[in-house]
Amino acid sequence: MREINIALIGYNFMGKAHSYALGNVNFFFPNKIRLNKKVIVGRTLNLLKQAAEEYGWLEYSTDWREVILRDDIDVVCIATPTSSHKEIAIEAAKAGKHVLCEKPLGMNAEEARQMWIAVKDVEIVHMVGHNYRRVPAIALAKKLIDEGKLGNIYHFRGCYLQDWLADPRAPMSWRLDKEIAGSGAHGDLNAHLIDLARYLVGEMDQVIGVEKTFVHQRGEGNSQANVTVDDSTAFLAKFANGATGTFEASRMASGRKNHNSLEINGSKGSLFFDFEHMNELGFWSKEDELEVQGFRKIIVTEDTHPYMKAWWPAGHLLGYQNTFVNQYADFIHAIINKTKVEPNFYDGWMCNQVLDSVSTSIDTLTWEKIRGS
Ligand code: 4PW
Repeated sequence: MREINIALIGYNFMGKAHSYALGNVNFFFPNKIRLNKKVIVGRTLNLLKQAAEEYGWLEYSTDWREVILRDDIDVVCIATPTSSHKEIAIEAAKAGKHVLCEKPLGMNAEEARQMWIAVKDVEIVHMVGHNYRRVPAIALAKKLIDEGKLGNIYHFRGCYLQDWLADPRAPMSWRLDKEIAGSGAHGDLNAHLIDLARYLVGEMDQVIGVEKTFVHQRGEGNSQANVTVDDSTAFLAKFANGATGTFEASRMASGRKNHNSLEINGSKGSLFFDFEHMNELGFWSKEDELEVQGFRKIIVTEDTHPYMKAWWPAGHLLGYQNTFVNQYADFIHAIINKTKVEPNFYDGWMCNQVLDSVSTSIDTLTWEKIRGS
């Protein structure tokens, strides 16, 4: 049986999600390949050892460079803070390893461009971890749009809201440090919305934004530090196909936990999705008889729905962790069949371009054109 050996860099929240998915993907998507969770890599030895044990990794190491160069490693998964993505991904590509990198791909568009250049002519599969594309309801939305069920698209309305920073006493974290995260809610949450908007509606042409940092210092005593990123960023967009878009990301939206939601309105229909009800897709169709017109709630668990044949009988719901399983199913499928997968590093670069253009528009107070490839 062919074996694929994986190295995972990072063991925190995302490291746990990736470990879960790597351990379960072959159970639901069998492919006659043995996936080995070979080495997990991190910096803090005691926490790393614990993660290796709890998440079922065969080995652990504190040296990612050495691990990437090992002949027995085929795939490198990057689940570290954003500032280290570029270096690790480029080294992995040079060593000929397949790479799956968390989002946002780069700290900025220039970094992401360099990452795309590093992979584009190498025979590896590269992917960015925008796991929300792998929610079956989102994949169904894409199918309905592609089939023309919405007609011409007029509006994209994306809202990604969390509240873990709403309390001014919430502790400092790397996610609040521009040198490590690149930006705040913008790169963390708007990056997902931008990826979904590109996937479902198309490229954006121009953007203009507004951002706000409400709490400028976090932590107490010696651990007090300045917050150097946005707590919230909103922007307007004009899409190349004529649609308009509104985007809002905040980590200070009291009561909202992981409200990653979108609505798309077209000439023939509309779609609505909220991750907190991730097994459902709202669909309104002009083609329904007037008497019974209204938003219908599709429970996206039929085996005819994207990804669902691999899971449970209808009505048996999926959760957050399963989006990572679906993501790895697509990634591994591309490796085995030597095909491409999206979103790849090109898409990651385009996403970083939009993020950067919004930030520039906030400085210039004018609409910014998105630079093309
Ligand atoms: O990618 C996002 C993260 O950075 C996630 O989807 C949710 O928000 C969970 O953590 C943050």
